Amino acid sequence: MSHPTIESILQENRLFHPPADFVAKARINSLEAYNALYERAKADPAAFWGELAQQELEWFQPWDQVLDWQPPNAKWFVNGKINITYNCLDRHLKTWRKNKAALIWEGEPGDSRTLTYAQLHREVCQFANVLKQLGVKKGDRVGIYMPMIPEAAIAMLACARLGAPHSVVFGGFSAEALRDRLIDAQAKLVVTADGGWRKDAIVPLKDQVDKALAHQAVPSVENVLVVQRTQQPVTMVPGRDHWWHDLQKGASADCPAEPMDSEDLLFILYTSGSTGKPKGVVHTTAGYNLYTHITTQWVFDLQDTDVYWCTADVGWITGHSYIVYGPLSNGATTLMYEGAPRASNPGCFWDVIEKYGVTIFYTAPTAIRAFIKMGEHLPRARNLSSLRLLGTVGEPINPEAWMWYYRVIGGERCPIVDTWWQTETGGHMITSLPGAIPMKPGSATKPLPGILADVVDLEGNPVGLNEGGYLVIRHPWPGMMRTVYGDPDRFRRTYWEHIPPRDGQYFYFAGDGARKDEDGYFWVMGRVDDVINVSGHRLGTMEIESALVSHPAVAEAAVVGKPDEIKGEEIVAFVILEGSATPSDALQQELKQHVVNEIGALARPAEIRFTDALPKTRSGKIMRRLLRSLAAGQEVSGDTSTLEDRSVLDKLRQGA
Ligand code: 6R9
Repeated sequence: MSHPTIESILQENRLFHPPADFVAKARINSLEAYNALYERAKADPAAFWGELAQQELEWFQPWDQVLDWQPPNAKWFVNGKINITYNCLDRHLKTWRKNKAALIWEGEPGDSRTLTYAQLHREVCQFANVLKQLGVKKGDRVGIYMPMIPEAAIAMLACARLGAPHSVVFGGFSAEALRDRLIDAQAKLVVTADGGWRKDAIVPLKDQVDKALAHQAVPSVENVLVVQRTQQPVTMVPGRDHWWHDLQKGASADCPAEPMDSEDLLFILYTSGSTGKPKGVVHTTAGYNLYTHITTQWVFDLQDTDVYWCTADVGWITGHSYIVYGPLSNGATTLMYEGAPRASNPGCFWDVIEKYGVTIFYTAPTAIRAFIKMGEHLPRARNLSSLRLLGTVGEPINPEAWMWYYRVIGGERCPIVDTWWQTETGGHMITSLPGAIPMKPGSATKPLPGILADVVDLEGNPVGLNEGGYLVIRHPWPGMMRTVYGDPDRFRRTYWEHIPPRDGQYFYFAGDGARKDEDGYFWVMGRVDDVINVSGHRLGTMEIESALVSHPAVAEAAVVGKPDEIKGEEIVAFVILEGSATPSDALQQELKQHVVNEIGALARPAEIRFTDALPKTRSGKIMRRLLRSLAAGQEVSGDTSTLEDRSVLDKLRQGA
């Protein structure tokens, strides 16, 4: 454990109580209230979740059984019929919320739009009819590759209304990465835009879609719908490509929500794991609806007057659960911002908070570290007094960044919810409840009611207090992923067999290391598998290695993370060249660009180091631990006895 962030976390023991006036109005307002809820859920999970499902959601048909658990396969709310868009839209139209702002959108160039629940409902119904017209039926997969504009949320909701699972691909992924995901999902249609604004430049999304689909590479795709956002010229393929506005204009706004089975597929979202091939994480309808709904309510202490802003992109799970589904299911006002802090406007986030009176702000530690670097004067120059609650997600937050966030952005009056969860978990798992659980900077604190989290060794034995181990969950929860799309075996292997089940006890293996302290607080230490977390984005080392090896000059590659002040980690690649290739600066640049082309800019290696050998064990496994130390410029410590050829290490050291 040589990561500097982890060390500083280990020394942290300050305790911050939720501010009294926050507690006075909070939904869950004491440690006792939390404990009571937790114990009730633990004693009878089915009764607990069943009661919430009844209370919080509207159903077309009730379920017969809350949970059918045949490890590792869980079915929640068996035989229930429901539609998440009914819960996100239609039911609010029956109340005063009909004319409440559902979605506030701010574009990077400064344009903006607000959609009330009634307006959003109308747009979603119309677009669902557009999809129908183009032959999309219940069960067909739809690819969504969009900038952060309202149409991204509208497209997701329209798919869900018809029961056509969506597969959103983050707009920063390359054409190759998009193609792989569309092929894996066998998408029938793709929704995109001509382009999107990103740091004063246009991301040419439609061009990327054209590249991904070139030469019939994805034969399942029949149609492409294109939103006009940036107005730059694009090529429209006759018969295949259609302008959103042309079809939306004439579409009927009458489109009842399709009654879906609780376990019908809602969406697929690809995420990185420890092999080269991204995993299609599958989420289904009812459990995901309930879990994102209730966690949004609990964790953000949602009130009807809130203006809630999550800065994630809809291309990630955070955008799915906490920009779109969770907030809308609660009838909240959710804000979506297209832009990012940039040289021409480094204070844009604070402008947005001031302009709309944002009350809840949810962002990532990497962004907070970047804000610190840009300077306190930027937020100080704006009125941020509307804020009442702050949140973080994506990676462990270092206590220094936590303190800055608490002091400068929150004015020492806003609790911070540090939310640990994953694409796979669907929603928050370990986090403080802002009115109930005292905060320790750097700790995600305690598991939510219904979440039996623990830290164990590889045999499943709980480790001692403050001892490092593997973060596991001991009981299914409604928001959990159901399978890996098209690969149930990988689902079982990756999540349920790392720690062998015993006596009927199955352990969901999260892939994170953690420890638990004397107060039962969890301290997540980061990934224990071959996943690197760059700016809160998950990247598999194998994916980047495969991209490098696909370049003709590369024979072999090993990729590791290196600590970085802002990004958390950055990518360092050790590369062995083919016999005929010679190392050069130009080749380094070319290889970096090659990775960008294959995966996307988020995977650009910070460093390429040429070498003629890699440290391997006798069984041929690359010893990444050693490479990590080398990349970080640290002395290689620990056991090197399994190293096959010790001279490799010396050579690598000299090369560094
Ligand atoms: C929601 C999301 C999941 C991985 C997860 C862990 C890291 C996320 C964290 C955190 C410490 C937190 N992670 N939140 N680590 N504290 N509050 O980020 O999903 O992209 O699937 O990443 O991110 O390592 O395993 P995803």
